[in-house]
Amino acid sequence: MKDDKFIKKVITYGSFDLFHEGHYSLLQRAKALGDYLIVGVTTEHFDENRGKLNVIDSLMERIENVKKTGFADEVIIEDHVGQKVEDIQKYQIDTFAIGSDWLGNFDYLKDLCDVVYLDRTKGISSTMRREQNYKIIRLGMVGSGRIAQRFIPEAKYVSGLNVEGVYNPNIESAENFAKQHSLDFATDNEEELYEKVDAVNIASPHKTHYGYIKNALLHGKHVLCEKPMVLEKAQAEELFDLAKKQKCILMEGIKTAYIPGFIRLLSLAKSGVIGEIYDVESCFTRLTAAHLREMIDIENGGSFTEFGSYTVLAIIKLLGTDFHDIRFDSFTAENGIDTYTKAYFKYDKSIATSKTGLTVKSDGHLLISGTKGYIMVEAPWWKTKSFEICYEDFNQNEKVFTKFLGDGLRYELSDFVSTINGYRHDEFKLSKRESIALAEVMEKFLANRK
Ligand code: C2G
Repeated sequence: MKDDKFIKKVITYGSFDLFHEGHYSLLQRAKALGDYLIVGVTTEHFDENRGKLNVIDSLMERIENVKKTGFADEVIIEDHVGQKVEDIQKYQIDTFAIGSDWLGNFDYLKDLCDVVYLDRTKGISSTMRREQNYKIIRLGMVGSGRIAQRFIPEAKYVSGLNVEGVYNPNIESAENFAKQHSLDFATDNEEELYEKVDAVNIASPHKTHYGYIKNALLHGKHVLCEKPMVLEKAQAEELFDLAKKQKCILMEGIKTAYIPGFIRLLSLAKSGVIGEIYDVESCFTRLTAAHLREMIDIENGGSFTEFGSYTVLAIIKLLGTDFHDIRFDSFTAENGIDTYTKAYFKYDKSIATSKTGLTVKSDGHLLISGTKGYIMVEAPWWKTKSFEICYEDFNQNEKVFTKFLGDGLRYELSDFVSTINGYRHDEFKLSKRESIALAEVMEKFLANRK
């Protein structure tokens, strides 16, 4: 046995949830970097804190699974931010190792020890998972544009999910995307995509959603589709019926619906703290350059199809789907797309307005007015980091702060995985009925715009 000062000590950390060959291979290679390997397993508290969602196995199970590999000479728990810095000094570590999905994230440790990023294991089959009843969901990206780019960093914070590859009819775009994110495959062939995944995340232009959703469902794949899912009520109804027939999950990806802060806001608003709600005003504007998709795509572009899913989501979640009529007023560009739209919703006992804009800037708030007071959610209300409950006597006002981590896509991904695995049916976050109503509103708007 080498004496102490020649022993090379390596440390690595992880949740090691739903233990699979990716974890096994990581530990094996980390151990090979030295003589003594310490593995830090994250606690539920730390995972909650860093926004790692959907962790299934208990801490004890996860520690057990690490021990069973035989690669760890010591197992510790990781339960707070900054612990890596403490541990490296306390245990006199020579090398910190972690998977390449964290490339760059731990360079700050280079002052203390060597930092090694080990290639992430691609294509985790669920062979090592047969004894468990939760599959690692193999996810395929449909589309490789701006939104798709934002999903990948968020996906690593969702346990039980692995992004396997990407599909784009433009194979070059797919290949660049797969290389950039070291995915297992890139393809321009939908059949190949469906052979390699259990579920797809559709992040392609709005008009293509219907076709991709239908094809994925017909191949028995679960679908998380970017908003607006479809632009016609009948299409939404048809697709949800097909999903049910195929025993597949179909979810509309409006991230706000799945964000803990927004869910807390809705619960408070509906609990009666501001009395009966009579008026909801929601606004989302983003000044957009004239050459971007939103401004030039005559079929898919315009402020309402781009941002209306958020503003109308808030209205529907608070006042329901039984609106009587909707009136739209828009300013349009030469090419006919709406650059600023105001929509008025009339309900039995309430009214609502939605404002969306690409060339006009307004205050991006969500304002919920009731008989006892109101709730003001400042921009970016669609990320719901905080809100204020206000009363006649402003001394009673209460500011509420809520947790929002990353750029919010992890929450819908986590719900997607847990719903597929059947242990969490949070349909209340965004129901079929609500998605169908959203499609109906889009249809009315587009009919009105013509
Ligand atoms: N890993 C891998 N290949 C996979 C999946 C995971 O190499 N297909 C690696 C990860 O890069 C990480 C380790 O296995 O180095 C554990 O992964 P997770 O359990 O997902 O842990 P993680 O959330 O990455 O936390 O402080 C915790 C660290 O930040 C790592």
